[in-house]
Amino acid sequence: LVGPSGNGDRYDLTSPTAMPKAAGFLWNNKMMIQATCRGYATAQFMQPEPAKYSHAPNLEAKTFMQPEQSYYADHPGRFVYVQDLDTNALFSAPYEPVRKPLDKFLFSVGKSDLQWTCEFDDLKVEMTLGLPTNDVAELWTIRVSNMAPRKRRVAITPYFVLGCMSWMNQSAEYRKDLNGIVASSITPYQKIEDYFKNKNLRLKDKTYFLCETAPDSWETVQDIFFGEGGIQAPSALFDGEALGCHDARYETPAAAVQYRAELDEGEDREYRFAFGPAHDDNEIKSIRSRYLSRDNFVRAARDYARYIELGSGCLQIQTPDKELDNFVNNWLPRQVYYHGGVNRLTTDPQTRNYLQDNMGMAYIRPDSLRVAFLKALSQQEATGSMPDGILLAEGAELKYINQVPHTDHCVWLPIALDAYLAETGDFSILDVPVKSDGNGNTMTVFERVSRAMDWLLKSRDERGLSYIAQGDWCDPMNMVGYKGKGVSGWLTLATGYALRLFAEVCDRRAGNADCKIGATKDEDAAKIASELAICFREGCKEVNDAANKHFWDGDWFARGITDDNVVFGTKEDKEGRIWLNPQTWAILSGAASPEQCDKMLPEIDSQLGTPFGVAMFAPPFTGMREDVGRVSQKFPGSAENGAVYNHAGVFYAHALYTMGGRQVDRAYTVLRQMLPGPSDEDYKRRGQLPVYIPNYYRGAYHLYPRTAGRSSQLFNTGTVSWVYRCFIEGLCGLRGVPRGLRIAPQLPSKWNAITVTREFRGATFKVDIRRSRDVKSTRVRLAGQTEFLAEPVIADIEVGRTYNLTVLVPQ
Ligand code: CEZ
Repeated sequence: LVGPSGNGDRYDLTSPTAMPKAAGFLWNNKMMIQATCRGYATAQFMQPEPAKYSHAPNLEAKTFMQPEQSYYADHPGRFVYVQDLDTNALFSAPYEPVRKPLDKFLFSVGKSDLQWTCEFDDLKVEMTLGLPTNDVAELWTIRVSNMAPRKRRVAITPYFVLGCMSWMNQSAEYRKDLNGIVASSITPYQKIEDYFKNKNLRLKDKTYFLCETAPDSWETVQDIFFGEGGIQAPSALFDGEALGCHDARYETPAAAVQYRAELDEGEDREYRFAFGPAHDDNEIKSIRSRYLSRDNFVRAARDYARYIELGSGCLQIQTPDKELDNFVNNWLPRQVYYHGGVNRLTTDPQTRNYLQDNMGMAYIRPDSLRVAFLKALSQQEATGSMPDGILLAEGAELKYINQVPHTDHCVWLPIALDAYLAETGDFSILDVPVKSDGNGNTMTVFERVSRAMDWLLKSRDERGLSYIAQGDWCDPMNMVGYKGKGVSGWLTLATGYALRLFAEVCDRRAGNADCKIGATKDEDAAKIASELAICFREGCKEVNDAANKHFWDGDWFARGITDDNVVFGTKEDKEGRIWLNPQTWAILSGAASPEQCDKMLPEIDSQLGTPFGVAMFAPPFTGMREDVGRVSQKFPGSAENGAVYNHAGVFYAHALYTMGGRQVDRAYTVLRQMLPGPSDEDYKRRGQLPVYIPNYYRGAYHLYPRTAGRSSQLFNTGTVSWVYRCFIEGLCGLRGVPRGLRIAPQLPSKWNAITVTREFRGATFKVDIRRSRDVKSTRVRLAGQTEFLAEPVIADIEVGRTYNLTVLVPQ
């Protein structure tokens, strides 16, 4: 059903019905498209806010990308109807909208293109979608071949959905001068100021569908095209010798063009199209001249492949698990790069998302993490707190969830900083002056992060527990503390972890660490850093103690205490009894003793474990809890209401790797379960190809077993930067330290050997890792040498050098 092709850098699906929502996605810095195996597409572009050029047939509600969206017959899609004119037999590629069972079907997702091959009645249709690197345009190649041993007459009718563009003004025409269909609209507004705002933004209110080869006929009125036959058998395909060639005058527009061809045995026809939004005719003309020819398509595909290659990351692994290798080597860095490169195509990413998505860039293009980190700090508030979202475009505003006060944003600063420093060893970032719009003051990075830590310490109640306001990491946990008293168990512990990490940075700056790298030469600064190290470490101890006093429930940590002083996430609760995040972060903060871990971990296994990953909490809520909030209103087992929420899962895996030793198998299982497959059964249940990790799989494993494991199909998720980090630093154990690269692999117990290529600080490390009876701890040997290194650390790394290492790990 599903299998890799190429080097695992393509994934192929052979049925359009077994996993109907299976999709691939392409993006550049201006647009994104997710296209399903059956031909439906969800595309958006930035102007600067996300906008569409291919719409639903009715008015659409605007929202950010949501999980588990349904497709319906008239959903935006890119289709080709193909008809044998002698028999009138009709089918469509990729599968929608005719839904004729095909003789052969292949949906092939590549890193920089999507391809479909469909065969019916000895006609073959091949469709390829690519994107240019710097424009908003879909570049389509459609080839139709006659595989029958006879000459035949065919009608080939590409139909691209335009849908309802605007309730104020919409129309479409075939434009001979541009050789294509151009639909025009006016973005609806009511406030006069929006008129001027839209005018200034030069909105792309037109949608073009350009043809390289002039069609024989065309139709731009959706109702006329469909007639009484509807989208499944449009009347226009059966009425007469050609499409009707009507212009749409405030009628739902459509882009349908027809070619009639006589094909000899083995003969084919290849057509090229460009589809996308534009401001005016000039823009359309320039898209046409830049792309719409065979040579230009080839060039654009090469450029775009190169752009995607820039995100190929720093790790290649060969393990006993080939599917895992494909994912880690090809798809995981691609998804990390998407997040860090274009910030999910938003102009106001949530601060926690911005920092974590860019954290992943540490392993792809560390400079861009540096830039993002400074950008985030430049929006720090005068109090030391961080805003709910980071504004990326001029005139951008905090929208949707970013208008709801969440209290966790400061936590992610030392976390992203830790990843950056480990990867680059660039401690100079701490001295970079950053002017903040919030207070107009200039302070160094070190001072700003220190102030963020102070803010976390201050934002606690008399018990020493962190206020939650209307949410923490868990967005929809909005009613625990909206009256101003409720506290978060997770945030209390996450504060502990943040302080713990930053105390280490302070120590290093003070010169109190194992080596002097990173120490400041300024004596006063060293003294301050030394004091802060003590203060933050004490703070960490304080929050950990408070968490233990108020949240420890005997076998696990509770999730929080409501405004009315009710502790929740405890044995007393029938729903929302045990939550994953507090356990994970108690490990990270150091609050959980080994004895407590011994109690927590089996409870996580038994209460949260499912074959599809670890649930974020269980049991899910089946009704509103007014002292917890709208998380309890989400459908049980979906999203934050007890799904296998992969972001929470990967925090857990990360924590398990920090525990080391005994926990490696638990950690590996959690990571492996994030990938669909490789059995057909698992693919069908998840419904997703192994080309990205979704934000969740359905939970409610006991309550709703039929839907458990189903993918959300949403590839926007904070999960992936952490997964990459877990593979690099945890499983392969190749984490940077100030002096160089430390080597401490943590292979799952059933593996005997792996090989790894790791790019690090300008050098290449080829590492052969094997189990050996002869060693009691990890030993590292450089190629050509007989002695092991005294310590498993490669120091003084030479840029450009390739290090061949043999690493022996104990049985
Ligand atoms: O959003 C994500 C957020 O982008 O949910 C995570 C949170 O940490 C991320 O920052 C957990 O809550 O109901 C909601 O508002 C949801 O919380 C969604 O916005 C959710 C989306 O599913 C996007 O991934």
